[in-house]
Amino acid sequence: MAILEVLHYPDPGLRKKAVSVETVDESCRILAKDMLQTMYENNGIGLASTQVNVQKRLVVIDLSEDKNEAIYLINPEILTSEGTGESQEGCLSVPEYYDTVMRAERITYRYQDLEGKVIESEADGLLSVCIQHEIDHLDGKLFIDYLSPMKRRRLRKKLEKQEKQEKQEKQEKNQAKIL
Ligand code: GNR
Ligand code: NI
Repeated sequence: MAILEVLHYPDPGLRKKAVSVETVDESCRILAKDMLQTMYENNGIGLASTQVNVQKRLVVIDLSEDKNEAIYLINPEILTSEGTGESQEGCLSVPEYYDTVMRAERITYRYQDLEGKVIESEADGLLSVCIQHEIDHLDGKLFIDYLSPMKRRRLRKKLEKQEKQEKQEKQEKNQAKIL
């Protein structure tokens, strides 16, 4: 198993649209397990393949306290949605930022499991929110896209500044090693 690198906004990789998984095979299962481990390592409740720079329609979710109720969603799609409600969200690709967005309250959805079996189910509450958030990732969309342009711009500037600082610190550390 491996911990994968999670892309951070505004990395252009987060805007790519993932393509359907044609056959659920061993390589798909390995990627799913690596994604799960990466999600646990980062204390997330969900992760979409787009976030680890793989453009396949694959999502992992685990809402349990004990990190032992993993759900694997291959080619997930929302069939119906009902109601709207506020949801307080964060994202591993937008570190240390939380905000309120509107989501459908209840959904029915379809996906394939790790054996390729097609499953239809329904969700509300956090699971519903999480599935919507992850499918958005597969389509190149982030929860901050639902915020006002002003809020998003301010956030982008802040994150770009942070990223620049981190890069510089890394460089200085490497320089110190060379000297
Ligand atoms: O860890 C996560 N928490 C979360 C909280 C509210 C709504 C959605 C999420 S998903 C997020 C992990 C993540 O970035 N998945 O793409
Ligand atoms: Ni996210």
